[in-house]
Amino acid sequence: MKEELYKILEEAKKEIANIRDNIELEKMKVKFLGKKGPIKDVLSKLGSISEELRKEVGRVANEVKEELTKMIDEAEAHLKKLQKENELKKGVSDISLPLKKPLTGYPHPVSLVVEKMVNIFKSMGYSVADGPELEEEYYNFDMLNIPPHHPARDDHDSFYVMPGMLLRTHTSPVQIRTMKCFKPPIAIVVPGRCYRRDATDATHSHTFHQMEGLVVDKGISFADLKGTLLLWAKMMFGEETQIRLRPDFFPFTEPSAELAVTCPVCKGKKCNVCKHTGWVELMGCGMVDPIVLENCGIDSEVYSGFAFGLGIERVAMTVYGISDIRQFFENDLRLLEQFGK
Ligand code: FA5
Repeated sequence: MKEELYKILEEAKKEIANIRDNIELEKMKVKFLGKKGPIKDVLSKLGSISEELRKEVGRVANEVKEELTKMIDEAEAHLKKLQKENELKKGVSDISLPLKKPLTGYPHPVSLVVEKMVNIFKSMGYSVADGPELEEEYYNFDMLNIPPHHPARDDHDSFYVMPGMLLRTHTSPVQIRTMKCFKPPIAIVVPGRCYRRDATDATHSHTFHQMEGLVVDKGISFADLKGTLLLWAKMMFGEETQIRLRPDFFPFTEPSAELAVTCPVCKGKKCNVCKHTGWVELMGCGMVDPIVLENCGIDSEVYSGFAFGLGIERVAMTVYGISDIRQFFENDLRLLEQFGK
């Protein structure tokens, strides 16, 4: 009986080597392991042999059954693999494979700051204005009360493309374009790219972003400027934020001020970001110089206004703890991925 069982195994091994598909494999499974199969047949005769032999034959029968089951399982897996390979060759998709995660973009920290600031000012009733990046000297300097040879032009080392035309050095020319086109009341913010021939270092780049603000109406005072920027600072950095205004100079505002906010990182307790002062200087601002209003055809006896302008990268560096402005322009996905929404 033992020999009979080993013969069955040998026969099955030969058959399995020629199996070509699942139907043949299923037939073979039934043939060897089914109720009417040769193993069952041998086992049915166990009652007619001695107890000692019965144990031995039973053990061999189990071994053969296990070996057969293993062979059939392996053949099944092999056939499945072949089938998949064939389907792939034919271009059939394997819908059981896990999906490859699609690459998605991330909002740039500069865009996030612009979006937040625009939303804050929109909630106060401001509109968003736009202007060309390739600008006329007339709008970038002359109309802003910065005549040729004025020392303020030295702060705006510029990229000229031809006489009278340059890449704008700030977003302030959009003040002029807006005031020349629209009558007061005016309340706008202008996010946009600017260019200066500054030597690149950790805080300066030849290309950067500013956001300009301009309000012109009857009876606008410095108190409106202060109240607006305090509200902005609280909405931008948190309710506890305070502002500090110190005298400054810009040819297009009079009086002019430099605005600082209590450090958004240490909340004024002094840290590396605020260079242990508790304050971060963020923008230039002031009352629109009457000369500028008049340049745009607005009666400065009737109307007054305030304006402000800040560097977006400066705000983003403070808020997100980025120490080098160059990181914004390197397109390093490791930085950008951190801003996934
Ligand atoms: C101006 O450009 C004024 N137009 C701002 C203004 C508007 C004042 C309206 C009053 C009324 P200033 O040159 O300081 O100001 O630039 C403003 C901000 O732009 C700076 O504080 C800085 O954050 C950013 N900035 C200027 N140059 C660069 C640069 N090369 N790289 C990165 N940021 C810069």
